Amino acid sequence: MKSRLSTLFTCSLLVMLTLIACDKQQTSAAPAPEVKPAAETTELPATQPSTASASNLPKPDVSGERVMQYVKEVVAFGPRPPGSAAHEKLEQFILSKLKGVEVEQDKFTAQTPVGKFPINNIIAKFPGKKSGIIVVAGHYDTLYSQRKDFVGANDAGSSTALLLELADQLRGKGPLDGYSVWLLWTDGEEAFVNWFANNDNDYGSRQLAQKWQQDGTAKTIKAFILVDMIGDADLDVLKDTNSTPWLTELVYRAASNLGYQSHFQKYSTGIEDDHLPFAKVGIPVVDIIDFDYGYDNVFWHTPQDTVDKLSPQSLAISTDVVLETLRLVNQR
Ligand code: 1BN
Ligand code: ZN
Repeated sequence: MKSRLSTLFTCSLLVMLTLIACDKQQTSAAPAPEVKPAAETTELPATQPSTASASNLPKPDVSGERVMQYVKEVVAFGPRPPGSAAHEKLEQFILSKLKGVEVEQDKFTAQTPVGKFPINNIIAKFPGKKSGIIVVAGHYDTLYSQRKDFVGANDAGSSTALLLELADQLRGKGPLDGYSVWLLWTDGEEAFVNWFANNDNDYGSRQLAQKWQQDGTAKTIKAFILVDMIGDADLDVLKDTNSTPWLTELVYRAASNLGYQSHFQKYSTGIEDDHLPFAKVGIPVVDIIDFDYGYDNVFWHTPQDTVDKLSPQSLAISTDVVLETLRLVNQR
């Protein structure tokens, strides 16, 4: 009897401790500000990872070291705000990596709160056999700052580098079996004075979304996948409520297929970024962004945004998830 009672007591204690532990885990996993439960989306069944695919899309097993090397080369130009010599050098660097690829440059002059600036969206086009386009985008300009020591390794060296790696992966394969893939280096994403006032943001993407709406391109775009700040060594991608739910689910399924789901947050929050102008013209969009860069995002837009805060693993995970998402959009 005595031992029965003590077994019962031990079991109850164990159940209580487990419940406390679960509760703790959930509490610490939730980001503090403006967090609400994920938008209701249907659970997606698991799919076979991409090794089962016979398509000529690149396999999601890129070298993070190679992407990191690109980040270092980009950062070596120094601060890269629109209108700067370093920005021009980076444009030439990107173009030099796109030899033999169809490239469009969407150049215009933006009126900003601090005057006129040249803006140049760069688009590399990889044709596919299926009619329709998937755009993978990321900005390459850095914060308009007078500081000479702001080099923007994560923001936006990481997105610039990820796209350069994708160009290497897609080049020279002949037409892709699925949709065409367009790589888009957006310009003028950063504010000149204040992101939240006077439309002082997303200069390049606002102009291009308008253009694509007017010339009919917008209707042919099946998915617009944006990457931003995806090199953080402590990779923690947020679930954005401004993104299109089915495409967000596809990104999460891609991460899960590759075993990277722990880097993709369960809880969602709204983010304003280069994807919004494209969403406004009816294109399905998703923003893959880690907006928790250092404790409480302390490295964001500071001189501490340097390559030592990034990791080849995070760059590889982000690039692979994009490649797997391309495959899933093609299967849809
Ligand atoms: C992301 C990186 N953004 C700018 N650099 C967009 C953004 C602006 C995200 C303000 C949140 C707040
Ligand atoms: Zn920024």
